[in-house]
Amino acid sequence: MTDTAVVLFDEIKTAGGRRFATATLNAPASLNALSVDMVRLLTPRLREWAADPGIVGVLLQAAGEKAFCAGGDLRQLYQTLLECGPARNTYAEDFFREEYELDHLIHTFPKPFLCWGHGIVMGGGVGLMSGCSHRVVTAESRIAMPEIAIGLYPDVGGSWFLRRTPGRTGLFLALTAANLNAADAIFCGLADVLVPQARKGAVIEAIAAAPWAGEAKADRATLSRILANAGEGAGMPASKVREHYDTINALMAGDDLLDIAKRLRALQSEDPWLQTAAKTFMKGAPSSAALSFELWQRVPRMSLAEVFRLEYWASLGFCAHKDFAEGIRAVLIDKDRNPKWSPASIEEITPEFIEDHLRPRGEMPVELARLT
Ligand code: QUE
Repeated sequence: MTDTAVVLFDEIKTAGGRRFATATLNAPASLNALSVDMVRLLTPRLREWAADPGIVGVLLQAAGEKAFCAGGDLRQLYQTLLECGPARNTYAEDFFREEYELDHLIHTFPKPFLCWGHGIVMGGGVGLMSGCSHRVVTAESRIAMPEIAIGLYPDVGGSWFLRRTPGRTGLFLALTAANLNAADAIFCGLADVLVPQARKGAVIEAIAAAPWAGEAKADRATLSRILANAGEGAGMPASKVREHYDTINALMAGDDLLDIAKRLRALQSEDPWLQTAAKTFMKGAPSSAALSFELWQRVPRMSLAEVFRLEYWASLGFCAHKDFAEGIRAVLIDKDRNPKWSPASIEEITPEFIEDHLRPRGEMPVELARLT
């Protein structure tokens, strides 16, 4: 194993002779953006670890101090969007299928699964973190589902986990790309515990010293105790989501996206965090807002596996329409931050346009069809 590999694998030898596995995202120059290569290393290794009785749990972490994972690797995808246009895009099919398979595997992993979510955690990074059984955030964690800025919608299970946040905060996060700190993430149920980054070494030492039973329920409790100890006395920052909880719910109320849009456009607030949220919504892709809202309304009657299958069609739908490529261009390629959305306003969106984003485009891949 060389240190140029995009995921590094290792093991922590524990006192009782069992092992705690570690996987390290290793592309710090791209903020550990999740690539197909990373997914193809992670998924088979996680399956081996799930089946290996000597492995008691997994730590997923990332190289560098800046980011756990800033999202999906969109530069690779962008070239294929230009080449394919509305035609079939096999790169995108593979990318989304394999990413959602990995996310689902983490959600259903049979052993304690610790995510060290230090620094930037956005989009695909939240997809990796959200399904972990133990989610650590640090004082430097900055978490968001920012897809409305690039003409996508919060995928990677976002339709599912944003639906499970308090009140209508998840809809607010999808429509505004609002930035969350550790306290916000814990309030929203997207993280479990704040541990100072400086105590990471102590956590790993505690994992090495702990009496792992090789039994998931007991071992989950052991890991929870380790993290609670490590987090003890750490100062919790103020939570903007908590402070503005009633305002957020009032803004997001009702069953009509046009009403929500009117309230966000009319928002008067002294708080720069709320101002930025409203402004990001207004500059964001109308197609993204419409699909986020449609999924918000559909997901309560769906399982996680069903959500990943619907997101698969939705993401391929975005690949076949114009806004996704235009958003990547404006934010990551040309960086003019001036995307031309089509349609240009929420008022112009039709039910047929929404339906065309959600319809099947070919056969559901067996890997997603068999998820339960
Ligand atoms: C909104 C997004 C993303 C973003 C920026 C946004 C996103 C994403 C990336 C990203 C970051 C670093 C990389 C990379 C992509 O940026 O989803 O390839 O190296 O993945 O404003 O949704």
